[in-house]
Amino acid sequence: MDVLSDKKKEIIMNFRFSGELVSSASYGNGHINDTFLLTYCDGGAERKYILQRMNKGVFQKPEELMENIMGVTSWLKKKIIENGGDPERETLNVIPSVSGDSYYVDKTGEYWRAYKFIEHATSYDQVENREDFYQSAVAFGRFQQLLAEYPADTLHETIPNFHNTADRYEKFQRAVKNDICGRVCEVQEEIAFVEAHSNLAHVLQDQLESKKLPLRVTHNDTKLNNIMIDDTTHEGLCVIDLDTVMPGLAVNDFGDSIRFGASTAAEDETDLSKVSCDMELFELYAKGFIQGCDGRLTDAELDHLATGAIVMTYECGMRFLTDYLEGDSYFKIHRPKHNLDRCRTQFKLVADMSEKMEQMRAIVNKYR
Ligand code: ADP
Ligand code: GN1
Ligand code: MG
Repeated sequence: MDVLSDKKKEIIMNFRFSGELVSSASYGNGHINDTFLLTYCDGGAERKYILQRMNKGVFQKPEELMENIMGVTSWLKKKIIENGGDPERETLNVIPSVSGDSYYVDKTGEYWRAYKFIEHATSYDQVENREDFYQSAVAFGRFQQLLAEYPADTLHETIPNFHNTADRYEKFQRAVKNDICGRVCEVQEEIAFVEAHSNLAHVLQDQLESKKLPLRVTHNDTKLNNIMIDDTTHEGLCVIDLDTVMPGLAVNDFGDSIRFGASTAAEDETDLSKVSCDMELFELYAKGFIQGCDGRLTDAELDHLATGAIVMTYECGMRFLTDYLEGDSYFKIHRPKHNLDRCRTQFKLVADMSEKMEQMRAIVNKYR
């Protein structure tokens, strides 16, 4: 069912869009929210907007999430203006509801929000041009820098324990024990993989707890398709998907980008022989991220960038497997066993990365 066509009138009437609606369509490849592209005609000019139904199952307090987004985007806007940039394109711009709120709750209790559509820029699901990947790294690094002084204590934790890998591991073990869908018997190999690598569940959490790694304001979902690359300049124009901006680890932001963008195949590739971690892409990203962070990464953080890559990949594979065991209720799936396919690519990457750890560390050392 097209959720938008059903409620379209009510929802669009409640946002301050300009002009007449010309078309609406599902948009993007995110795993969490329902995203639509709306095209309007305003006195002859075309205007585009992104409309999203926020995932209430994943984000249980959408009001708090939007408070974070308003705070972070206003902060970024100021910084962008100070730096002579374009605040209309370099950060998300929330379109207010008719009553002036940052979101609208429809009659059935669903939460909606809208953004200006960022024109002449693309979010990629896989690296098409290696230089773009480098540019995305600079932009994600710079994003962290721009938020370095943001008052972290005003940010709500939109998903508690989001990148607490030790907690994810416990949740995984519970899912195996409960086996609510009777799928445990078919994923013995994947379960054994998680267990064999369980040291990865603790390594960064231990560093955080012993304060060897600093807590910073981080993005926490630094997939390549969460950045808009300018079609003309090919620079990393705008970091999007700000739902998980929270205190976190810089090495996890680095690692999640490697997990997704430095893979030689798509996240859901079924031919595992195509999946590996590309060391050239790793190097481009390491160089760009370290530059973007502009000298602020500590020695301990630089020492753990490669660890961030393997831990984020392990964690994500475990999350896909947990969701598969629990009946695919978290990540959107587009075919049966989609989460299991995703889990398998992640574990293939973990196995590959574990053989390349020394190489990855040596690459990081070239740029520190
Ligand atoms: P999800 O949490 O489901 O991943 P995102 O906020 O990342 O949702 O949005 C999904 C996709 O929609 C993005 O990958 C991007 O392609 C597109 N998108 C989101 N916001 C904008 C925007 N302001 N301008 C252009 N495209 C956008
Ligand atoms: C989700 O929202 P999206 O598609 O950008 C997920 C990330 C995972 C990613 C795996 C809020 O990201 O944590 O790493 O899928 N986001 C949330 O592709 O859980
Ligand atoms: Mg996204």
